[in-house]
Amino acid sequence: MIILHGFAASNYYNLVKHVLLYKEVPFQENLLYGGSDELLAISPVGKVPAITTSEGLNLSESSVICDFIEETYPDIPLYPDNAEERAVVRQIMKIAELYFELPSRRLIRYAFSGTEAPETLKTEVQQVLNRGITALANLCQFSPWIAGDKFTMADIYMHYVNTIVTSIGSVQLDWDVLAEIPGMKEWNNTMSQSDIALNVEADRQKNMPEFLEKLKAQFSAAKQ
Ligand SMILES: N[C@@H](CCC(=O)N[C@@H](CS)C(=O)NCC(=O)O)C(=O)O
Repeated sequence: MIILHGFAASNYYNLVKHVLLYKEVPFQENLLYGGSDELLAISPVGKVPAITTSEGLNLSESSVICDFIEETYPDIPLYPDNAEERAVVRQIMKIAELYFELPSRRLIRYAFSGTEAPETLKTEVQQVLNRGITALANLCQFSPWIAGDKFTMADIYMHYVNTIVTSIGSVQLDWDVLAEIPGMKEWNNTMSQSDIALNVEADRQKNMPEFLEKLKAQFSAAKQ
């Protein structure tokens, strides 16, 4: 049985959880927050998500975990058989991470602490997001799924990346980023209505107050 370590307020954690639920892989959740010593023993950089496999191997990095789950539990596939189609799926995931998720994360501490980010930083983030918009507008098919007629890992990955891009865009940049990509908002709404996404979202909301308390403690410790 896989153990999934982390917390439900994390979009990275949730994308791995969605993959496990979609592929009907038995797993247990182990609540751990970033930076804890217990997590450092499992995850080399002390970040979530991490998993412990049924053989006892600890693994971190969400995209690496997604690939491991696919290879170990291939019965309900999330990557196409064809190498080129598979590469296109991974390309969408990589671009989502590098040009949507990571720049948005640079503003996350301002969003959570309710402060304004410096204009220079906002401009830098907007420039990277614009590259992501151009790339994703070119690559995403939405016919009906992101890489074409098959539901793939890229659908799950992009959906959870979008949660952060949407909230950072609206809180810090006054920018509806997803609206810049034709079809993205409609597809994202469809994604959020699946039973799995609704369950993951309910768990996220349940965990949010505790996560915010932890963050507050971190912010006040950093000030001292
Ligand atoms: N590249 C990592 C990023 C994971 C990540 O940033 N996780 C955040 C939570 S959403 C975390 O653990 N932050 C705690 C920290 O930075 O100490 C992945 O894909 O899994």
